[in-house]
Amino acid sequence: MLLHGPSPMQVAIDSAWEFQGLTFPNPAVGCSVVDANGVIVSVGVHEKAGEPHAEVHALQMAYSVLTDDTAVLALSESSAIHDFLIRNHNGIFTDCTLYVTLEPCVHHGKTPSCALLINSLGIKKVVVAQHDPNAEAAGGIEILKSSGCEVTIADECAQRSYDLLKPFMTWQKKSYVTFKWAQRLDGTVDGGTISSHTSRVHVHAMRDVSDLIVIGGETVRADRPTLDARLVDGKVCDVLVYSRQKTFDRSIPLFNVEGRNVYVDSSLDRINGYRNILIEGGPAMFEATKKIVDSYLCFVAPKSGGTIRFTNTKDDFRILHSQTSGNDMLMWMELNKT
Ligand code: AOF
Ligand code: ZN
Repeated sequence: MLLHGPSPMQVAIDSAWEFQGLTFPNPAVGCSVVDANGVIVSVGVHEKAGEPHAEVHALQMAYSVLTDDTAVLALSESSAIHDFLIRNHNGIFTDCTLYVTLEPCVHHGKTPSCALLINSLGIKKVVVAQHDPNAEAAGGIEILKSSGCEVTIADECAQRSYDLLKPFMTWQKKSYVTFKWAQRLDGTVDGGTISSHTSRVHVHAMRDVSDLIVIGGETVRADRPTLDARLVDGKVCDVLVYSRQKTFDRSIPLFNVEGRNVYVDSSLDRINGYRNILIEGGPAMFEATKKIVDSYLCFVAPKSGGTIRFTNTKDDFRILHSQTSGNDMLMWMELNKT
């Protein structure tokens, strides 16, 4: 009996989710390269805006696997990888199929066009999960088809790839709001550091690409946070302290980070001026922000210990994606609207 693992598109989607929240203003995208026998040769993801697209990372790795030549792996610039593959491919990709969670881009943005690269490499089959909602980059499917490539849509992955692309689709029109919290197995959220180093690095990388962090006044007083991206040497963003009380001890580190605006407001209206917003909240903020949050990111540390619980007993979530993160579980969720 043959045992079947996840399909190449599912692998591409799961891999892309690992970078959800880290690619703004770009989408999180994944790509699997499959050989003539249906075996996954490589998987690539888009990790950060300005860096290579998922197809480029996947083809770079596939080249190295298929040729046993690791020199290509030393390249990090997207255009250098494109040039190398176009010059050296020697027809090795002709029988490969590409599974991409997003239509390959046509345009030359911060990086060159993926559709043109795929054409240049002579790839004959591409499976796509979602169309690119960005008019500037869209049209890759037509370009591929017009040069004889067979392009199919992975309908069976429609929901999961739609979930994956939702932040990017939202940014085309308005701001996207993520509510993040970390809790222990017993639901407690107080009493010092909860999640593992890996999870905290992940959150700092999210802060690095956020333009506004929102936090509740009580958390500011209790935790005295800095809310910067020091673990990834990232940029600082503005902070909105959501609080009715305006007086704060101004020696709390978040007020003293250079190059940021800090607002203390009793309303959340300020978020309308920003596009990628991260709420780092506790139970009170959860209740106060339900109407404006697009998705929830929860880190669960396998321990117990605090006294204040994150209790939202009346709410059901739908899990969009889950994975391990260091010693924690990480879950992306949406609130089930009742
Ligand atoms: C793809 N594969 O992995 C991603 C795509 O400035 P650039 O060159 O990075 O282009 C960004 C745009 O490309 C982005 O707005 C979206 O339309 C598309 N993203 N396309 O073929 C990828 N991340
Ligand atoms: Zn691309």
